[in-house]
Amino acid sequence: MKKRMSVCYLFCLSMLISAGQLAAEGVVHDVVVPDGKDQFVPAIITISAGETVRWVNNDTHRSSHDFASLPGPNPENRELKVVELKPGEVFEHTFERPGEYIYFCYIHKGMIGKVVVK
Ligand SMILES: [Cu+2]
Repeated sequence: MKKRMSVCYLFCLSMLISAGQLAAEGVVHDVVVPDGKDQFVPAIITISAGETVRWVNNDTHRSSHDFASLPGPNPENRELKVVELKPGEVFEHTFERPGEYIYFCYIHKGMIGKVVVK
């Protein structure tokens, strides 16, 4: 009886772990900073709630791009805090709440992007 319980426990545990891995392997959308350009490409990206945006800095001409999202009606709802993205670095963020998230680079004026979460 004890052995059967532990087999069941292991089975349930393995199911939980594989479910977690499935969630972690969710949809990822890339936004790239091209080499030598102060741009997020694509500038506007539309995703579904629960999906992830991955920013990739391919710009080797700048030291970094530091970006953050604008605060919403409530400043505490700011989705992205300041993120420093050095050349070659990658940053991922999963958006759980629908909405429009405008973000910008502190260093390069006009370097702006938007994530639309449906
Ligand atoms: Cu920048």
